[in-house]
Amino acid sequence: MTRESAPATVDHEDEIPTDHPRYQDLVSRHRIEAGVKAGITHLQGMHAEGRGSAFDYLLGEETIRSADHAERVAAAELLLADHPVISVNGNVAALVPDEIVALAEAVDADLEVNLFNRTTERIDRIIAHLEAHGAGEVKGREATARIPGLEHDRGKVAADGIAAADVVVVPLEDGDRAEALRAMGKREIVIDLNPLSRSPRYATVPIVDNVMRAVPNMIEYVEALRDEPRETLEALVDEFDADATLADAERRIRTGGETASVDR
Ligand code: PTJ
Repeated sequence: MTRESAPATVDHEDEIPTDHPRYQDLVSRHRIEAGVKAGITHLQGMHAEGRGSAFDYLLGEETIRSADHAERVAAAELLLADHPVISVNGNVAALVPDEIVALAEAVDADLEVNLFNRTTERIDRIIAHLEAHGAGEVKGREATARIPGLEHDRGKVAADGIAAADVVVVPLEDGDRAEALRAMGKREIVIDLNPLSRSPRYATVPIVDNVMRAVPNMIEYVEALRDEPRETLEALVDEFDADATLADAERRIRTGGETASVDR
């Protein structure tokens, strides 16, 4: 029988009934709450989570076809990259630690912690958390380079990490760094549930999907595309239409209707 409510207090996500109609949302909320308690996620991460959750609700809490295609293209981008880097913040570390480590491993990408609300303590905790989930070296502790034109702390990056990357995965963040990275000539894969946010609008490949669905799906596409010839991957990347992808997600959110404009 479907339970109408989750237990009032959840110490561990295993206690959330899997048949609860809002199961995935409750798991996300719990992970963010646990992340805040562990000093990994910033308190503002709860605000970000709430916003994302509202957009996800309007998307039907599913990976729409245009997002699925964008995830496939993102996999191709990562397989083609010379030096891919995955940027990790407090929400990503709390929501998908295993998956983000697995994606980095699958495409031989660097992991780099880059925070909006930067403190050494939180960086250290996130690095330790990722290591506990199987990560090798995680960059970001030393800010050895700056993103030009970004005075904010978010401009602090590793010279041999984000600064040297050709492709950067930027999940779940605000727009000014996405804009500055694009100005540096980086190719950006942005995962963000809000298609109107500036970050996906500056992305080479915007993915309007929940990071909890997007990252595992990207890993599956990496494995599916791994042995494809380079020309096939390049064609996927070249034919991708970022504007149509964003428009498709916005239409779905505004109308709730079937989206079919980018349905490969
Ligand atoms: O850990 P820090 O200090 O780097 O801070 C991280 C946050 C997320 C607090 C910071 O980057 C921030 O304030 O971000 P914003 O401006 O709130 O933007 C977060 C974006 O992520 C919003 O557009 C949300 O809709 C979106 N979002 C939230 N949860 C998810 C998401 N997108 C994909 N998957 C989610 N689960």
